Amino acid sequence: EGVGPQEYTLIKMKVLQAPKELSAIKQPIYLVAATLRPETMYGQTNCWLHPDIKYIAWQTTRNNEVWISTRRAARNMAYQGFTPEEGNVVVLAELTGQQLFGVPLSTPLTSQKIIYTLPMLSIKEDKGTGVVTSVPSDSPDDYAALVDLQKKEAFRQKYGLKDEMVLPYEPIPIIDVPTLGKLCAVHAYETLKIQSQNDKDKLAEAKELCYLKSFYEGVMLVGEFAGRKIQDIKKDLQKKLIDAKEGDIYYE
Ligand code: A2H
Repeated sequence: EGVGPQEYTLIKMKVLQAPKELSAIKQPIYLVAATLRPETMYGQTNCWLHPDIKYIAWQTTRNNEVWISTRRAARNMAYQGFTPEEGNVVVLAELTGQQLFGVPLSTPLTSQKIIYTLPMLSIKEDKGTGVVTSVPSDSPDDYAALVDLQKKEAFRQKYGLKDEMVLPYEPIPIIDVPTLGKLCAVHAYETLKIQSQNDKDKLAEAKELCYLKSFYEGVMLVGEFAGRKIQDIKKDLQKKLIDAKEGDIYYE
């Protein structure tokens, strides 16, 4: 979108129980989500994948871990020191988002011990890793997609999701944004009367509203930076995740 490269924080979401397609892999497996908002990781409630996008499991240089992302992202990462041989991705498995739905994960900072991979239809193949971590308190797209799954039993059934993977999860208040409140995405969704994750124009408007105001005026409510402004702690939070080997940095 802009001129220079975009910097993403990678969030490592550990696969707690691998689907059968990955059963031959003995190393630890992570879904790697690309985010612009590392400070919101306290509010993660699930992981999003696109049902029809193909993902690969590939060998990294990080503690012998296997990561899951789109092939495109893995190729880019092969030029950023993430693979044993520069430019070469060793693919251990290939599977669709659909084949990964309902996989239990553990992910940094959030109060939820286990979260699940669920479908989001607006995920783009050509951005980030194709894996998105869901923060429905602060991302209108995430909130809209979660409400869609919670409201529509047929939608859950279509993808073989159990109710307990979806229904218990609610937005978690993590950032206070003046005039938008402690759940800014919910506020924007309701104010703009958004109906579903397909409400593209309204969601773009909601995203604009939350994103800028949260960055410039938002204050952390939880964690070690509670009481501090987002713009002052964003980098520290990113560093904390990387130092703990729970995150990384990826450019594209
Ligand atoms: B963000 P940009 Cl709380 N397809 O992370 C669709 N969306 C994607 C994606 C893909 N392939 N890869 C990443 N994203 C999402 C958190 C968040 C994000 C919050 C609020 C706003 C927000 C939790 N989801 O993004 O086009 C990811 O969601 C608002 C823009 O590169 C990532 O950050 O600017 C963001 O979009 C990257 O979008």
